[in-house]
Amino acid sequence: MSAMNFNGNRSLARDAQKILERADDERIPTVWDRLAAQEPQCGYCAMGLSCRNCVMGPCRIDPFGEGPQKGVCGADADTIVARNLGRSIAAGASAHSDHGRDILETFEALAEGKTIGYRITDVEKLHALARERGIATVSRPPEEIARELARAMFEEFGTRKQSLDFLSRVPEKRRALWRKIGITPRGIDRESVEMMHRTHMGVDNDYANILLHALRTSLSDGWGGSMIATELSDVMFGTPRPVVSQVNLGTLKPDHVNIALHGHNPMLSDVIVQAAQDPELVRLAKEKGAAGINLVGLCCTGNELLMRRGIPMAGNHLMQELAIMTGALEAMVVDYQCIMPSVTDVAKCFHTQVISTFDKAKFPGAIHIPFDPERGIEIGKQIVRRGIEAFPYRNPQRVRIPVEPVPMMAGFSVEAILGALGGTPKPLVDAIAKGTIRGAVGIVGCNNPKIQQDYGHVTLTRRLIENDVLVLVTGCAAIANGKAGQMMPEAAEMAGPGLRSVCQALGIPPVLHLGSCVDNSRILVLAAALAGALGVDIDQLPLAGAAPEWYSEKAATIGTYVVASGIFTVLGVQPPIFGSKKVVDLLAGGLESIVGAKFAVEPDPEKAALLIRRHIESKREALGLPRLPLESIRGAEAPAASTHAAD
Ligand code: BF8
Ligand code: SF4
Repeated sequence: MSAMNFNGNRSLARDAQKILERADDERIPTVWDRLAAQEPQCGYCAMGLSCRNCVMGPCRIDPFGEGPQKGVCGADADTIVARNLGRSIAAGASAHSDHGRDILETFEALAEGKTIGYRITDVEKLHALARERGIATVSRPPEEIARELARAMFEEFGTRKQSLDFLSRVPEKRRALWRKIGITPRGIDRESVEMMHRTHMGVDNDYANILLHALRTSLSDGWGGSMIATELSDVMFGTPRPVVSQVNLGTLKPDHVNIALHGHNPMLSDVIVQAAQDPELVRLAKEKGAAGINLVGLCCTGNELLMRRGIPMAGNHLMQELAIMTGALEAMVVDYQCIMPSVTDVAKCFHTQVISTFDKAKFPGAIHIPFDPERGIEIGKQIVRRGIEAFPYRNPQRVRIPVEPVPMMAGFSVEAILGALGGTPKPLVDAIAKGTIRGAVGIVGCNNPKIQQDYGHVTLTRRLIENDVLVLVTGCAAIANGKAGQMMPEAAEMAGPGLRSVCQALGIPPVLHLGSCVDNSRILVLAAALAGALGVDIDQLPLAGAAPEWYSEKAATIGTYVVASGIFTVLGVQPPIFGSKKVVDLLAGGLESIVGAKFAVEPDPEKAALLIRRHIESKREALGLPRLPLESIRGAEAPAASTHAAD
């Protein structure tokens, strides 16, 4: 396997290692086995050189120059690679933005008084969002404001406009740059639809023109669909504030009915949390012999519940099959995105019920209980009841909960971060200016079985905090760091002296949990706030992004909007673009002179940390801030052994 640092272990985390022993003993296939069965994976596809955009094809370009260099239509490697990447970015943007639209529809239904189990929790944020759009707030009931806000936000998706409303948050210099190069996002759906149009046979054949539109498409997600999802989730379910909970498979309780909430959208899972407190259901669980009902999260639905409700987190992307294999899970409730179709296969080996909840995401082998915001709480109760009724079918001999849970702090919304700083970004700006904190890095994205699970996230994070770089995490990267014990205030001990002193003064961890993957929009907002405080553009700041273990099209989109917003980004898994030198040169080189930032690909997190630290110091120098000599940032760091804190 071409994997990074496996050392015989598919995961860095103890809980996964233990359950994988069971999988091997009982011959229950997992994602790792299926990856092995797929190898060698198709080299044309891995390089982005295959095209099936029409039925004159499928076509492929020979990377060695011996076979065909053109598809049947005449498209060359550059066009094909750029088109494929563009379509992936449109798919990722569509996933996040459709999630945003679903939240918006529920928000509108709430404003119209049609829902049960939802309320406007953060009225202050509702007012702030309304004011941003010039919607009057004085002496108006929240529902009336919400209706008008919902209408304004629906306009963002498809109607004819020149730019998205949230662009008012972008520094003027960056907005001017986007205007100049023609990538101002106009409508959330529009940019993705236009990408599908451009990549149809015989439309846009200029690789650079396609890639510029890919930037625009990604911006329609970051500053559009994802930002709507984040902000409205805050209004409805509460803006996150720091909270301590627990993480890993040890959050499952041997004597409780365990229900895992998996996917991305908090709309249903939030009412399930309410339903699980229903005295009648708690009584039913006890009648069935359980001590109570225990909810745990997985993936980004888990992040949403962790940061707002303190619900413990069972694990990240590669833990979904393994959670079922504890034998202690009565139900896995799924909404959408990142849910492996294999979960229903694994569930067949145990008593676990997989319950799908969105009509747009059905799973053969699952029970389908469709979500309806107008009956939210009632459906939540129905689902919890299903889980309780499965409890008597659990085989106690088969239960294996392999570890104790680890504490983890979550809930650092931008509001919470600014709150901790006393209401303004100035203390953070000052700490960066002085060099106490060298800079900040967003580490985001998935697990991918091509990399030892969590190794990329945990190692890169550790190296950065050791060197006084503040780390902001979301998605599965956050969960990896939680499992490794890097997300409690005590973890400040692991940080360099400058970052440690700041964290200890504020009582915060050196690695801040900003939420789920749509909440990468919070990182954009924070970056814009820092740029505003310094009066510069985002690309001038000592910031970077990284997706060490990314797998999904959504992650490709996130990386792209982060770069288009002016932040250097390092990918740990090679994207399928290496079939075109021109595409690689543009994304990892030329883009810097266009948007002030570019991509790098570096699978080794030790080396990625060096790349990022050098980048941060060079940005510091350009701003006239004290910097470390670049020569001092060599590959001299200790080997990875010290980072393996997961067990
Ligand atoms: O949206 S980090 S594996 S769960 S895609 Fe998926 Fe990746 Fe996890 Fe969250 Ni994001
Ligand atoms: Fe082949 Fe061109 Fe059709 Fe792609 S669009 S499948 S390269 S003919």
